[in-house]
Amino acid sequence: MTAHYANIVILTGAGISAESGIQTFRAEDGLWENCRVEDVATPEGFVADPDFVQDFYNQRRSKLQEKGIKPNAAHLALGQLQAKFSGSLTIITQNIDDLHERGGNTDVIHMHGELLKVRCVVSGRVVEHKGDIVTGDLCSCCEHPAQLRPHIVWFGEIPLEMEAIDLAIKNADLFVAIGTSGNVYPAAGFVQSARLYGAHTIEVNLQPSMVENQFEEKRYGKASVEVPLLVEQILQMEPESE
Ligand code: BJW
Repeated sequence: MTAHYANIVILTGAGISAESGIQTFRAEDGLWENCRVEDVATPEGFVADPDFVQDFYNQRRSKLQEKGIKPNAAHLALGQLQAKFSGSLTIITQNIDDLHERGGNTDVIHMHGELLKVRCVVSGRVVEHKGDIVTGDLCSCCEHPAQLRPHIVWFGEIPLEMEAIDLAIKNADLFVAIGTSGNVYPAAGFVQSARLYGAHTIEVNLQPSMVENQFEEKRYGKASVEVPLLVEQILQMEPESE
């Protein structure tokens, strides 16, 4: 990394929130260890057993709001980057937690949805919601009250804000992926697009991801250590620091 950047895109995954106490998906002690992904993260799973799926997200919603769950040094560093960077910064997260916002970032793109929001299965209207939802909790947004579901993008559903994501990646001169295993598309394909459009690409992870060969630069270690270092280097390249 040697240049001054004007348009930075940062993609984050579960690894950035791991040190805040939020479980990742594919680790040995990850969320998918104790339940089948088909049962809790597909529309078919929700139709087959809505109570089970609501309970899975109710537990995670409640955990996210526990006192001990706080943004870690990686989230805080990205908050500082947004505050100090003179160019354009787009944070795209696959995470459904709100730790980027609590770390100081605004306008975060939550491509896989948000845990503290629910939506009407009929109208698609999204509202903030911090408590549990159960079968029978209806949205009153129109004449046909309908069931509320977690505002989450499950497998087979289209991720959110794809147009904004495509545009940001086209314009990026630096693309950084932090704490994502590269198993899930379209997010895992963003690095390839960013490179095609000419961005420098950096992977930050505990270990090489499934798409590590697509990255020009790799930094392996804890997000709480590597992200503050990276942010410091980016800010040192700013014209006023030169
Ligand atoms: C640390 C760390 C520390 C730990 N410091 N690092 C065949 C081929 C290609 C694609 C497909 C296919 N068949 C089906 C598809 C598409 C499908 C897909 O990708 N399937 C694959 C499994 C093959 N994708 C979809 O269905 C998506 N929709 C779609 O494609 O629509 C079509 C379309 C797209 C675009 C335009 C138009 C149409 C939807 C995907 C929805 C994903 N949903 C989930 C669950 C919901 C959210 C929730 O319940 O929380 O989202 S799945 C789950 O995986 C979750 C995550 O956001 C996502 C990614 O996981 P992530 O973040 O990478 O976590 P982990 O656990 O895998 O990795 C953590 C990493 O952190 C590890 O690498 C650790 O090393 C690291 N780490 N501690 C740094 N301290």
